[in-house]
Amino acid sequence: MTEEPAHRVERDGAVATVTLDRPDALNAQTRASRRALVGDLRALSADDGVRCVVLTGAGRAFCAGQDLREENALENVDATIRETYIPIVEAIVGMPKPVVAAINGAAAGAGLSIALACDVRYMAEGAVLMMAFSNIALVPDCGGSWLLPHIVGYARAFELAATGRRVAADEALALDLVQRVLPADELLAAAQATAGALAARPTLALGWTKRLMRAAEQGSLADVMELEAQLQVAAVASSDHAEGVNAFLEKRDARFEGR
Ligand code: T3D
Repeated sequence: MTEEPAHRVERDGAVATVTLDRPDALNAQTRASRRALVGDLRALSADDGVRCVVLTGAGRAFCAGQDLREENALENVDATIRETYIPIVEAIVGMPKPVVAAINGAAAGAGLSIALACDVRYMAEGAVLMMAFSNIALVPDCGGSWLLPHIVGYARAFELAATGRRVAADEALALDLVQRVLPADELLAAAQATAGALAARPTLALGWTKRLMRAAEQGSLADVMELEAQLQVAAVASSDHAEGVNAFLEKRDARFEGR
């Protein structure tokens, strides 16, 4: 049986938009859909022509997490998590370019974890965020138990995880879970405009900045300053650095090419 496509990837210049596309299941993910997603995220990561990625959902949800109707979903959960959930988060966090989440509707369970792994989050007015795991007596996965407290702090993260309640857009904004809330019909265009602006920035430097700030969430000041020194050597040698300095001295806008 041919597997129905579970997401699509569209390119507009240097911006790639990945749309989770199982709207009848609120874009809930199966093992097969996660594998395919990991493959495409890795391909986008390696594609120098792509300088920013937007992640969104088709229909009325962003992603409802694990497809609770998937047959045999409970078999080999350990392998499933290691082989399909963790690699999604690793692909997003490790992507050497920004990833912008356009949260068009409910982001629940692993769907919320995936959104939290992104670098920028915009949310539609009617969307909800939900640490749904405890509602079905599970623990957070897909990185949710690390990502959420790093964004909102332990006490708020625990409350959201323990209650599994719905967080509406105004609260999500107040908690810094998202950076902007927009009318639903403006969300994707706004996310893609931001992605376009980010794609025109010096991509190598942004990728290294992402790496540094992720390292800073775990490492000491001394460790991070050491990594800064290493990455600055590479940044100084980039064509974009030369272009940035020339543009400054010539009093014009820089034209960064991502190299
Ligand atoms: O098993 C493992 O591998 C372990 C790993 C787990 C990772 C996880 O992600 S666990 C968390 C799984 N996700 C959830 O528990 C979320 C369940 N869904 C909801 O809480 C709500 O549906 C939403 C908050 C996402 C949206 O609420 P609402 O009111 O807008 O929609 P609804 O009426 O609840 O759902 C609409 C339909 O989508 C409904 O089907 P129906 O009745 O129209 O035929 C519902 O069953 C279906 N649906 C929603 N979420 C899922 C789903 N079907 C399958 N899997 C889902 N996750």
